[in-house]
Amino acid sequence: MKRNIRFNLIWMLALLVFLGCKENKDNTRISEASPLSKPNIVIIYADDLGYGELGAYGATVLKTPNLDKLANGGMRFTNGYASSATCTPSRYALLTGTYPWRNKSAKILPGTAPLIIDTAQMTLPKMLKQKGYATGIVGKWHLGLGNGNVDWNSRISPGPNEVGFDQSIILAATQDRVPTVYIKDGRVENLDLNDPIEVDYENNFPGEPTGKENPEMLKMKWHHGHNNSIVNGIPRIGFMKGGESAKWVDEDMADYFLKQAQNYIRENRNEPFFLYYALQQPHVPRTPHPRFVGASGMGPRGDVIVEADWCIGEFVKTLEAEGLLENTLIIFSSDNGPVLNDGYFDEAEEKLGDHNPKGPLRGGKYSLFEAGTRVPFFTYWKDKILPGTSDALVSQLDLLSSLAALVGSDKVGEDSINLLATLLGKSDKGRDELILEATSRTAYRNGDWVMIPPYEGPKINTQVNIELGNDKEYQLYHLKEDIAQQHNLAKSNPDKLEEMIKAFEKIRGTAYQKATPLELK
Ligand code: NG6
Ligand code: CA
Repeated sequence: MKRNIRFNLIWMLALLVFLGCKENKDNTRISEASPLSKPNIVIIYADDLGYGELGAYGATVLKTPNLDKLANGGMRFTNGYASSATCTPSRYALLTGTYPWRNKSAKILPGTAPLIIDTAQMTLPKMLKQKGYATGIVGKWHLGLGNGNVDWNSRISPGPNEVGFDQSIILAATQDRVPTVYIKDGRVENLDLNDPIEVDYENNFPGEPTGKENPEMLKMKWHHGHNNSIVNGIPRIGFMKGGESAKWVDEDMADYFLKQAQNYIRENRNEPFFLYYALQQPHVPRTPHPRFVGASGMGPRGDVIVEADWCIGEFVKTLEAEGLLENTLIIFSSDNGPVLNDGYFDEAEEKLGDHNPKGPLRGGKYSLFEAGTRVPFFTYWKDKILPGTSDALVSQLDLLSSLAALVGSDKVGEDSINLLATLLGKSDKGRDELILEATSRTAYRNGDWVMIPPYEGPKINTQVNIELGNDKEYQLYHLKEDIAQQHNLAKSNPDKLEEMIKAFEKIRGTAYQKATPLELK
């Protein structure tokens, strides 16, 4: 009798597995019954990489063979978006599946800002962890740490480990902001407690040199902002004292994070893992390792893109060597569009030559025009995703709900749409509509149309030399016919404009008109 029950149970289990697999074929759902069917998931996220920066997206002068191999061997999206034209809000959207304008703290953060993700909130790593994944982040964080008033010399919490990551090795904010140290699972690496770290974004510490007062100490000169504490000859945003032994060497950062990412996949190779590999390139300060100096002929900005491309090549080699490539879904994108001069004299403009970081788009980082948020976006899964190009409208917001569907979780993000079939190249259906954000101002895309409401403020940020999208008039563009946003159709197509405003306000409300654009300082 007992044997019979066990026998029946085994058959029932087998049937469940079979049904699960069948669903897999029809619906691109992977069965939950077998942990082996859960692919590893890696999100590689560049910082300030533009739409036209990769060979696979039309770049010809700058060479990115490793990224091109993935982009051309997977599903390459031509209408893939970051939620925002700056880093913190885009990262917030990526991890929470929630529009960042719903959270008033989701703006470019100083290194001392508290964590802006509520620890009770659903996140991508939390969802995957609940489904049995090991979860890790390596690289740039920039979502705040602690509850305000962080003591950098003891465990820093809450942070990535409190919102779903089992392991974290991060830089707190940006490469140009203090504290310039790596933080591993909440503790500053290589810290000597006899030389404690202090950080302040308002006042300098008495006697400490600054970029403003000590230009003789600088190996990289500041153009705007970036004239506070000096670390490694580079003036930064914010003041920092102490922590000498813990300070990173900028030129080694790419190698450091690569090694951490490689170690992570080696250590977790026997269970399904999620790795969020957040590159620091090509954000300022651009500090290629000496191996890459001169590699692009475009100065440091091009060189660090070549360096990032090399890192991804090495990373993929490691996946291959560990026998993991076939079972790993790789998603690549960037947190916002490109900028040349973002505050340092590093010849990004002077040496650009014929390279066009924004491709055919208008604007750039900080902009409501397309180049602010439309970025390289591709998925790669060896033998599972067939090579192709998709024009479907997809946002990084959608990764939470889509990956939940992949691993059989019912978790969804507030603004995240399950586009799994599209991301895996099995459907060409994208979202219908999307709110775009740039430094607190929002615009609305629907189908091939985009509408930018009137905003106060300068048309161009002259420091970074980027058109921001501000105008006293409504702007309406048909992107399929006018990808460069040269023909404002607001006046000639009032019906469409009206329809777009209505649909936009239905999601956004009307408070957007009061959004004060952020000052870069
Ligand atoms: C700006 C910085 C810029 C960069 C940006 C954040 C100045 C003048 N400019 O305020 O250099 O750090 O913030 O970039 O300080 S992001 O990609 O992380 O959003
Ligand atoms: Ca960025």
